[in-house]
Amino acid sequence: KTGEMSGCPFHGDSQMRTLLGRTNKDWWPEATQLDILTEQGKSANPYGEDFDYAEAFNAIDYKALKEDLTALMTDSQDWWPADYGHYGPFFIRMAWHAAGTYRTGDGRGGAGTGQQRFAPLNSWPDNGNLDKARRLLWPIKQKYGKNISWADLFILTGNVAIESMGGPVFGFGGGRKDVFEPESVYWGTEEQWVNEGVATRIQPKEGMALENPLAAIQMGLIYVNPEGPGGNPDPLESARDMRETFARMAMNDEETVALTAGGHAFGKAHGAEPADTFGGSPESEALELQGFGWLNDEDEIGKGHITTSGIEGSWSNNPTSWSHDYFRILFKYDFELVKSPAGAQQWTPINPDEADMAPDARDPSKKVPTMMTTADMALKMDPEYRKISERFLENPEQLDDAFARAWFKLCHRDMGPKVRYLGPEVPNEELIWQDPIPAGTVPSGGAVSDFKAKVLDSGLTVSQLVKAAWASASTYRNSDHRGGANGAHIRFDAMKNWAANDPDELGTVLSKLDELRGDISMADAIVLGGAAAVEKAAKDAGYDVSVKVTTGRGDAHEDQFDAESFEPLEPFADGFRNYLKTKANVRTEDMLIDKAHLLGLSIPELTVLVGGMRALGANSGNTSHGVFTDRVGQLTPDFFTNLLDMGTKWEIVDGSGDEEYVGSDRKTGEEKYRATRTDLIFGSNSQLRAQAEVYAEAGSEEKFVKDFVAAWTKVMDADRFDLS
Ligand code: HEB
Repeated sequence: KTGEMSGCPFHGDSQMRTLLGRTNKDWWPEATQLDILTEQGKSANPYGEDFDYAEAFNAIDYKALKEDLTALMTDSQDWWPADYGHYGPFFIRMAWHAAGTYRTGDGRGGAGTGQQRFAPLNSWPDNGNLDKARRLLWPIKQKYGKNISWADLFILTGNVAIESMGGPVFGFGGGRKDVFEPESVYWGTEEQWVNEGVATRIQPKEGMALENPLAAIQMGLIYVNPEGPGGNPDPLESARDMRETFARMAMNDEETVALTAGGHAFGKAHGAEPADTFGGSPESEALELQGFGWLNDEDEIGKGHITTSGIEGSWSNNPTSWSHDYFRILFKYDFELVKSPAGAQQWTPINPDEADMAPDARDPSKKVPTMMTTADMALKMDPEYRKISERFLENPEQLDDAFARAWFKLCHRDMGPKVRYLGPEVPNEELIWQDPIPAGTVPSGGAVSDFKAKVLDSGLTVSQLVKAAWASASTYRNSDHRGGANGAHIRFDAMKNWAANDPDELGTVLSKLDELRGDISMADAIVLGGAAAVEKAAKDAGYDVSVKVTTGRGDAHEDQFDAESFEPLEPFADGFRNYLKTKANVRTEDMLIDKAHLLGLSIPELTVLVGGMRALGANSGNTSHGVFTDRVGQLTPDFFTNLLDMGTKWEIVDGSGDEEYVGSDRKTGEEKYRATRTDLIFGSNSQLRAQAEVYAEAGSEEKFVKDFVAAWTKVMDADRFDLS
């Protein structure tokens, strides 16, 4: 049961699987699990902590690499021969499926870390046979080694493939650093794959909408089922699914049409044999297959009889060069529904001219019919898509431009600001989805200390200043590197007015900071205000600390801010501020863990931040939940000492939907504190309790202050990619 209330994240079977949905262990219980070796903070990254990928990438002979990739395109291997003697289309699909897992909802997925190498993605039905594409690339990966990550190589290879077939490209930015373990991403709760007959996630007739943050309509798909929703070959319903799922990738109708039509100018679908003639997915296959899955019969492979999706045929009459024949054929003919040799539903042109037929993938002297999937038919049948398709048909140069730009966005959407891009092919043009921020200036030390003194003197409270800085910086997402304090986006109404931010109070703080800041950017002023407040709070608790602020942040202009694209950054829950917008199916404390993960925090950092924020009175709505102290505004570990005090007995507040708790004196019964799930998890969960104990131990006050300042600074600087 998934997807009932769109908008709320992570609806699903919350009791069992919380944020993860099904894990690799659930899918492949037999597979060797390595997790025990990454316990206790041991890294799986063989390059080590000090490896600087940017430096390695910049040292590469980029031209030689691209030449090698170009040569690879037509270097057909007997173990997996190239259709039409050209691997280009196959590599485009590899790159698109690497990038296409991205979703705006939580910024997770995407090409950024080379996840296609690992389960579950390496074994998703929709990624069928892409194990072969990656293996074809291995000699080049091997040759260039640490200087090119797999993650960059997937995308660059897609680009070179398009170029080598005469297609338009807009640019390439490197900088995707590989990881060496599967990332825990919530892909859904279904226990079956798309091809095992489960219901689709979008069923509007039953009032269901696609569950957030998921972007595919079934488990194991990148976006939609090519045969139509749940295998039903209805182009209009397919259009509905496409519109919804592509929007989750931040693609509008025009981008969706351009990407699909442009992509399907190339290559073919594979359904030459019934689906039961090939083996299991890579993760499930026998040891001797060495990571290969979906094995087709070797004799049949030689003949070009390959099965991947089950659909058979190419879209265009010249599948290895860029052309506008996709739309020409789509509109020239009527299409009828037929079945592929593997039994898949697909559409074929009625009475095609010989010139509009395609070459056979292995024998260019043979002509075979072209096809369209139900999803392709949507581009003609859906009235909105059709308008765009007809415009592209009549103005092919518009398709060229739209495809090149949408492809670039698809492949770079999860990379964050442009300063993270590397290499000689980064386009100069500033693109709104990159959340551009003008370069900032570094104010003098005098101006900074002056400003901080004025702020503390202005009547603004520690709590207000801390809340404003947190509201700004905590928008950062380590998943797609968006958000953060740089740019001061928080001052734009669309973000300022998020309920979590207490808009009126935040508005007052921001105006005051603006009034006092002089030449200091607003983005820096917000962070400096927070630093001044934390220093004061520490001092009032008896500790002289200085909170390091690296100034130089810039302020985005209003026209550099796409309000709609920032919507997914609004917190549904922010446990650091004890904020919960709407109760999700996932437990509120688990939303805190999710937020900490998006901020890139460790367990100790998460712990010390929550405890410190409570002491500083930084709750949204200025509630008293978790504020277990009578000296609010001082940076003390009181949250932990009082939480762990056996003198307090906790009970659930009836009617609070399990969200509120009351703590009373165990002897007198007198009420002492109120708390949320997010507070009490630090006493209830054994691992978090172990952390809480450290900060509640006698003599830990100073450690607490230092650790808080370090974690705080980490959050403030999380988006400072402009610093080398
Ligand atoms: Fe695609 C292929 C579906 C989108 C590009 N596709 C393909 C296939 C299918 C599809 C079924 C076949 C596979 C096999 O092999 O069998 N798509 C689809 C859908 C969609 C899409 C449903 C949504 C609507 N594509 C797309 C995009 C792109 C693409 C966006 C890019 C841009 N594809 C592609 C290519 C290919 C494909 C290039 C071919 C491959 C080869 O040849 O190998």
